[in-house]
Amino acid sequence: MEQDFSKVEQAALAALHAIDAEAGLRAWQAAWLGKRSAVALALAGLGQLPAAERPLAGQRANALRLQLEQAHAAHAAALRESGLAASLQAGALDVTLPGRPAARGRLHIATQTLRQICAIWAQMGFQIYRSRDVETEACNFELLNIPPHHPARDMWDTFHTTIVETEACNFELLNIPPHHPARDMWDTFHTTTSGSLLRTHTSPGQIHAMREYAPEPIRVVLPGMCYRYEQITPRSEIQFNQVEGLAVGRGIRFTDLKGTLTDFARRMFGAQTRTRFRASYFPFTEPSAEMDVECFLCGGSGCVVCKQAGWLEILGCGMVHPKVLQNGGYDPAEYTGFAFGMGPERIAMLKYGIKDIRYFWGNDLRFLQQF
Ligand code: FA5
Repeated sequence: MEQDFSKVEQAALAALHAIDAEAGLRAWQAAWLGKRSAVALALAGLGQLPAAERPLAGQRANALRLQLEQAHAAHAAALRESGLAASLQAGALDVTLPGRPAARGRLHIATQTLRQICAIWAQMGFQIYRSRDVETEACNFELLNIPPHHPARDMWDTFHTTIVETEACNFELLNIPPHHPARDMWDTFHTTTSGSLLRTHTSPGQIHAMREYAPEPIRVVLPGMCYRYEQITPRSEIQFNQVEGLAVGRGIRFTDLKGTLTDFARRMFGAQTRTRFRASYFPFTEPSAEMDVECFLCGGSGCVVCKQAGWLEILGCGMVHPKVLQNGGYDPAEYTGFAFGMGPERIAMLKYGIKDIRYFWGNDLRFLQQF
């Protein structure tokens, strides 16, 4: 009998170790541990044996069944493990490989400079005032002391927007009559003002700010896009940012203008920066000036950036013209004020040595990624 059990044991283990896929294990289990297996039949036939042999035969059959069950479990575990290793190998997943960095966005150099300028003015107690891009002829010109046919209008070549798009073309002729529910799909900017234009400078915002706050004293900066119908050159675009500044109150003098703008220049370009003011002309300020900063590249000794002058022009400024104060709602006998306007792109060009303003809106990533 012992011989029979040994043969079964050897045959079963040999068959088990020959299996290399999990599917083979189920067939093996049915053959060697199932109802009709040799071990099961031996256990079932114990009653036929002489009484003296039964205990030993029972023990041996049970021990063999246990041994085969354990061998089956161990082989199944080994197959699972080697299968995982193989699939890892096949996938060639190298978890130590560094990941591909996601491309990060950044603020445009014009926006960075605009924000830096506004942050400095905010530190100096100036409030940001948002003013519209589409302006009336009155605010852009007349109320700033530039009547029709005034020669100074030539300074600002203008995009007039008398017809942006007609209601008819935008809606009716496209089969969207008034009160049709589909109109809700397109939230519309209506430009009812006839004679509207794209602002040529941020100065019309002075009128809006003054009319909102008069007769309270104000200190505001007005950042935003301006548009001019002019030749595009390395220094001039048809669309560019400006930051306007306006301070109105009692007893504001030209020395306040000079001190405040010089303080700004030092915060922007460095504590040692020197400034100078040259007489200029703007219809909405009297007296008017332009401010230069000492060239921060050559320290005033002359270089290509400052064209050997040692100085760089960064803004126009002046004392608010009495007529403009009046148009804003302030009594010029009681109030005075100063105003200025600067171009962030031109300042960025000076600061970073950018030779051509057209790079700003050319969307060339090689340019934009430098900042
Ligand atoms: C004006 O626009 C005045 N409104 C500024 C002002 C405000 C004076 C308040 C007095 C009181 P000007 O046209 O010079 O001035 O423009 C001001 C700045 O805008 C310039 O110094 C320049 O930096 C920028 N700028 C003007 N035209 C362009 C252009 N085509 N492209 C890029 N920047 C421009």
